[in-house]
Amino acid sequence: MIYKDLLPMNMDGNAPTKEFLRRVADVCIEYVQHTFDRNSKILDFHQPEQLKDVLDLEIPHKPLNLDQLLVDCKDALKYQVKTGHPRFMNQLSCGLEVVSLAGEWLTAAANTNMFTYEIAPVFILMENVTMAHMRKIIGYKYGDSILAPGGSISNLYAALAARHKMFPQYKERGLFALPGELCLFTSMHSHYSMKGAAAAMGLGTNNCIEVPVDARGRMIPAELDRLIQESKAKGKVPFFVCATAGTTVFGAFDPLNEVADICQKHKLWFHVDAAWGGGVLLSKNLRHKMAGVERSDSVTWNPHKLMGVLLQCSTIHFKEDGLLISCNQMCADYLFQQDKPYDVNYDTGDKVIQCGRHNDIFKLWLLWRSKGDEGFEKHMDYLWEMTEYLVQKLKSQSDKFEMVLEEPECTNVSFWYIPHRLRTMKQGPERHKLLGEVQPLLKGRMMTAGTLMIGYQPEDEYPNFFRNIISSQAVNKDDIDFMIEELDRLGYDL
Ligand code: HLD
Repeated sequence: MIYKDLLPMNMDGNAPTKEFLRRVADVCIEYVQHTFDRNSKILDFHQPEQLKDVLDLEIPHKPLNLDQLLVDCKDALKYQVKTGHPRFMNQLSCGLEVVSLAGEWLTAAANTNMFTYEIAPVFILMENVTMAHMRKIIGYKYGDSILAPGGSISNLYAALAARHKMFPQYKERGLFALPGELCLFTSMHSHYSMKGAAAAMGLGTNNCIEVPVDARGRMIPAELDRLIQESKAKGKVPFFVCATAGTTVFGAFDPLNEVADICQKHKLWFHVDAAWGGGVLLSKNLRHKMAGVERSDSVTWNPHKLMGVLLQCSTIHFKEDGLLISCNQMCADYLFQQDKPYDVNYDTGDKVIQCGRHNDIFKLWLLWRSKGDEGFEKHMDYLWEMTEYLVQKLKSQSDKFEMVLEEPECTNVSFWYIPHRLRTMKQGPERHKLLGEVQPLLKGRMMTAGTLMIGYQPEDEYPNFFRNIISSQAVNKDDIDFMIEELDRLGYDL
């Protein structure tokens, strides 16, 4: 059997089509089961050259038969890193929510583009309702939102809208509409996408001004105020401030109310990058971390992180309605005709600088339906409970682990593993330097063993340390106990 035996080339192909799709689904289901099986490895690591040798990746001239394609499907997953494995703590997006996966499968079957109501009526309405729900949770009364491909693009949309609001002529006249060099402000620990936005928007990375942070990685409001005044004195034109709710490494939450006061004072756009931390808004116990978010002009919030929605799912919300469309609309006649037989406000495609938009709403909507607001609140509280358990465990073994931050604010937990030979060495720069060398070696051993994955990086004056992320409902206390023992098993003699 080959592709021609399937629908639509074979209109009698119902049976083989069903059989083929079922067998692919079986491969996927088996993968899902392995993902949650703690006896199975997270990965079977190969160097790129080795992996090229074991995989058949060539594009053939002649059709391959369907049995071979099923083997290809199996092979594709055989060497894939199981990002939903309970011991995969490597990224801000961990886990595999089964309902969301079902949503992604349905999305693929529907295979539509999210630019017009004409071809995605149900999904556009879902996006409408779900985004309004998120804006309400943020604390916006009205406003507008859109799903974008990732937090970086969401942040870019915020900055574009802010510039448009301040200089509406920019759209037609470009740089000539500006009275001087625009600059934006974001903390030193914020996501690198703000710098990317400054570069992409023609501001230049020098005009992405980084505000110092305190010992916990939170923006220092007085420094923000000082830098704004300093840039004005230099003749620059500040227009945008980004506060981060959940920094990538430390998980710090900038003080939103204080930043809001400064934005109000200087009449600047106030954006909150809550790509990572936004999930705290779903919990009564945690949302105080983002107190003041309702005062913002825009919020980035990625459901594919703390909320566990499948990759990718990123949202950007605006307090003011109408800005997105006014900023980005190009009125392509062949797509966004104004005389369509329905309310063309539902044609969302012209609100963005992309043309096509992937359907990222269904897997979010379905997951939210399955849990309800109540389920998501429990989901967040559980992640924090597991994090607290990990922090206590690490602190109780202070001979083997040294915390980088004593009291993490989010589910990022940063620490150094201390191998045996360094346990008795006295504190100081030499010991820190050696610790910084040990962590990548331990990461290499983790990947070879395939039993655990945790990310590492340096930050500020701190040499390489592990950043453990708990962002999956699959993680339980036994996994945390295992992690601690496994780090010691793999790293003891380093
Ligand atoms: O920018 C980042 C985005 C993601 C993610 O979408 O999961 C950084 C990270 O993850 C990360 O894990 O540091």
